[in-house]
Amino acid sequence: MVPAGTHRYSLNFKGIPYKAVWVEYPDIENTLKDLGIAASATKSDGKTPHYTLPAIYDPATKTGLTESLAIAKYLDEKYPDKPILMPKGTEVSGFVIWIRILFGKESEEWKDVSGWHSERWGRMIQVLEKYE
Ligand SMILES: N[C@@H](CCC(=O)N[C@@H](CS)C(=O)NCC(=O)O)C(=O)O
Repeated sequence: MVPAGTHRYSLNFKGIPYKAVWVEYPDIENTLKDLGIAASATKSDGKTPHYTLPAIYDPATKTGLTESLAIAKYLDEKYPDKPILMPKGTEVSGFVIWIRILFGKESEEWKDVSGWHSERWGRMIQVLEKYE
């Protein structure tokens, strides 16, 4: 299992062995192309392929993919005997984690979101921090 970039959270949580590879921005496109991983979107011109991290390549199934949510769904589907990342109906937890990563723990945005549902989301993310 080779996740390019620093997105190790899901794999640590599931307990799936992997090799992490640090990829600099200018190398993202070629690294993903070498692994046969398609672009996740197009750039603002609507035509040029946009390659993004995180990405994983699973040698067991020869599958490579990008997009955080797609990766989490793939891992749950292929490795259902490991802890499930996104129990049905809980996709919003991924969104909550992204808010904390994007804006930072000290940000007003995170303080707002972690207080949702009587601080339930903030407590859930705290419990999961040990897997980061
Ligand atoms: N929708 C993507 C967004 C990922 C994303 O924006 N990744 C950034 C790094 S954090 C990236 O790879 N940017 C490459 C670029 O803009 O050229 C996901 O959820 O995985």
